[in-house]
Amino acid sequence: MVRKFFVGGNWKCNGTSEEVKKIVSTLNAGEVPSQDVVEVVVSPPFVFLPLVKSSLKPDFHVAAQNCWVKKGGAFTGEVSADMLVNLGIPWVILGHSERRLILNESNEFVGDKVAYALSQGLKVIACVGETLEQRESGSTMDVVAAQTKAIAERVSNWTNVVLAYEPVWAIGTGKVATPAKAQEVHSELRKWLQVNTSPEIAATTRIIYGGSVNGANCKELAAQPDVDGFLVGGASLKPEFIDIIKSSE
Ligand code: G2H
Repeated sequence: MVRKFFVGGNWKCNGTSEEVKKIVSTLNAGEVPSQDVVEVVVSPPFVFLPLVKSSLKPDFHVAAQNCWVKKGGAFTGEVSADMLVNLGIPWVILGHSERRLILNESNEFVGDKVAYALSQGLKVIACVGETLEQRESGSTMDVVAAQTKAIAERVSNWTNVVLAYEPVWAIGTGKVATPAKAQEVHSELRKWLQVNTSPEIAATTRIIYGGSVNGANCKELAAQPDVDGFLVGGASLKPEFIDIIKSSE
């Protein structure tokens, strides 16, 4: 398999240290496929990164949910990529729609963040996705292409990039994209990469789906040829995350 199945758990701004310990023990006890078959990454809030990193079994890796756009310094409230590297955190999620929409992160800003994080040695889950209004007006591909273009203009080596397609209308709403709708956008995104980056990047870059994925809908989505895994929010806090990790079996 050219593209190893990838499952990310985005815990967002949730959890107490007691709850985090509980999730970690559920994950540690879960029987899951080997890392050669499925790559698993969980993303707790910044403050819990050291706890999760030190207590999670080594089969699973840890991601931050964001990082600053350049080297650290006088940027109150931010965490730099360099700090994550210093802590031994291998992955970061960038460009999540909650940051694009609530915190006004532009395509260019996200592109700059992705480029800087990669330059420091982090691996990046880069998120793209359209709002309901954009989908209904027929501009889904224009939107996700513009978001991806801002990354492609700044990044030439995609080895450490996973692209997450997360339609905003499906996030936390329970309205998951149908497997056909997800496959359609994933396939278009792969074609976009083929034309605008290289056939090799298009063939090897994982494009994962996010938006109301759960234990019940994951198998059918995972069976789509261009769905290479998931970025899971709400369900990653629950034991069903183990079923999602196993969905490609
Ligand atoms: C989309 C997803 C995780 P949820 O944001 O990135 O969240 O699965 O809760 O829709």
